[in-house]
Amino acid sequence: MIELIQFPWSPFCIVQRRILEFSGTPFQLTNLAHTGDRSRIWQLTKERYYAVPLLRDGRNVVFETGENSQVIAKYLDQKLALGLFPAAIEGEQSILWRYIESEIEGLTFKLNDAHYREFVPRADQVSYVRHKERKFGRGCLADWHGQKTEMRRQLEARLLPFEEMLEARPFLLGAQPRFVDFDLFGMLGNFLYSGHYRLPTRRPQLRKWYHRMSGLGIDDAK
Ligand SMILES: N[C@@H](CCC(=O)N[C@@H](CS)C(=O)NCC(=O)O)C(=O)O
Repeated sequence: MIELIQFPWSPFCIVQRRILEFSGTPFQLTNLAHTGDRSRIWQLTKERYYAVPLLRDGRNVVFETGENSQVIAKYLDQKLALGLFPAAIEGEQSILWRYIESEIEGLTFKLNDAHYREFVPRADQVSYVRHKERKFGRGCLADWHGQKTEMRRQLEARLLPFEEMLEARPFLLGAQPRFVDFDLFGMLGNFLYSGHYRLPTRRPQLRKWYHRMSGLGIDDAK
């Protein structure tokens, strides 16, 4: 059976989890017990990778090879025949997923991390804070908490192009859900994870789309 190794709040993990749920294939979800302990991933990848998500499918161990690769999603798409990456829209998708994973994710993860004490186990919080501060500077988590109102305003503005796309069609690129729908869903799932936020009321199409994406199965998408 396919195994997805994850943290439940991680945006990139939510993307793959929703794709697996959408596909209807049985899969096993494994949460890493400690945010700082990547030894299982390090071992499974023969010391080549330590991040999540990681996918294990029998002897195949699948992980991202670069900032903008979509190795896991493309593996699942091929194996499970999901139609998420049609060649005819690869160009549009590859531009969109860069925007989603930088402009959107760059705000959503900070907004969620501002509440890290509520979802990171207490014993793990020191390594979580250290990991964030090594990358973003001392006091970053408290800063993000203080910047919440401004970041939510920016997020609403950066979501406008998606609202406009969804005014014209049920999914971002047409009548069927494609990879970018799952990608945006993952970033927004991370934003909503702490329970402190709602999607902006001024993005009504996006709110309806998010609700639809939450329970979508492959048979609904045909
Ligand atoms: N582009 C990668 C990014 C994965 C990523 O950044 N994962 C984070 C968790 S959300 C991680 O494990 N980072 C390394 C670390 O925390 O040490 C993907 O799509 O999978």
